[in-house]
Amino acid sequence: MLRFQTAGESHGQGLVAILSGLPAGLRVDFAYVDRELKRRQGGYGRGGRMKIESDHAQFLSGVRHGETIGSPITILIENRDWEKWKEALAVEDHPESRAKYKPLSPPRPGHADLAGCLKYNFREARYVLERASARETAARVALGALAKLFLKEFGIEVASHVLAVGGVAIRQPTDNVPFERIMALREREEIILNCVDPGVEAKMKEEVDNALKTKDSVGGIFEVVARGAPPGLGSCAQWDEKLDGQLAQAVMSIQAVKGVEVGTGIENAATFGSRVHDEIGYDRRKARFIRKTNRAGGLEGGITNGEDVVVRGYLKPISTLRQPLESVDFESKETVKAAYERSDVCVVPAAGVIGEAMVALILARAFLEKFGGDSMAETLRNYNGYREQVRRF
Ligand code: EPS
Repeated sequence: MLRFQTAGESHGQGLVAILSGLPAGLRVDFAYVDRELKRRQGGYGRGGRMKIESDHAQFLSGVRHGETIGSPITILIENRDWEKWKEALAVEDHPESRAKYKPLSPPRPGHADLAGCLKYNFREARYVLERASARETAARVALGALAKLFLKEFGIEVASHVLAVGGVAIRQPTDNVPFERIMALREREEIILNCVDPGVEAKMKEEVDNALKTKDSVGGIFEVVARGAPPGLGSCAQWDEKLDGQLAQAVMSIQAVKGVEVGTGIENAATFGSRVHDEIGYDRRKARFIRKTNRAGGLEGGITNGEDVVVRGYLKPISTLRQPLESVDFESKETVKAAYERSDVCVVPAAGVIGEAMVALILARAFLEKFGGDSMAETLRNYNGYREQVRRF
């Protein structure tokens, strides 16, 4: 079973990620993993921290001579900013570190600050934000890169693009953007807002500039598309085995995501069945069932149907505002302005990269559940047997 966890605080020594259940014999492209980390750091509207960090995945276990060996994989991503926080967030208790500690209060509306303080019984939010911060997602992206390398061996590719930033969206979010155009975004020198339409992207940039000017923040919508997944991943048998449910949970867990959509699920609710469901056809030459449309986002009944898997994440605007909203002082209970701390203004493209990682990890888990062997060779044999079964159906 593919399982993963992450650890680490935003300004601690580093982030650690553990992935177990990947078969032995997968070649690891280390440069690819670091490129994925770089993609997560990019985009117009990121804060000052991204100028400090240059994320690099150090493999501590599970990979030898460039290949997975079936044992748990541990990755360490060091925080360069730790140099400045060594005292303020020291692991051991001593008076100098206490003096340099940087409390964070009053709590910021929209952040984990208040709920976390009440939960852990902290009088200010420093420790809460340290873990709630989206810095954690660097660890997820490193693991997601491994999941992508695994999926690629079976012809499955995962990519993302940005559909909307604030009020600026590509024509209709229902537009089917060709997968090749989404993949091509990876080749761009600069990410900007990771939108396939340069004209719309320029307007998105203006939207971010407006937020910058008015000391505000802005959210948006990203779309993750996975091409090449075979029909039959996931299950309709139990609620927690449904792949759409698992993907929704995984994407919803990304910091600042407040809504997840599979295919065009949200607008489908406002129209009739005859305009929603993707009619079934058969391509004799390729010996496969096909659809002219993919409003279901490649998932029916919690099972992949062989079309592109399409998952969208809706991001709220980042909750740290340079012109803070009202909050409450913990001691006096008086109304005060919320705290400000260095932050990003727009993170939609980065969230898309994180969305890719989460989708890749969930797809890899479902793939291994169906075809998993302890080695890549065994997994490939299992997969090829199933492919033949589907081809001869
Ligand atoms: C982030 C690192 C953080 C934030 C951001 C994401 O760095 P710092 O707090 O030092 O500026 O920029 O985290 C948040 C948006 C948040 O709400 O905490 C990163 O590496 O992605």
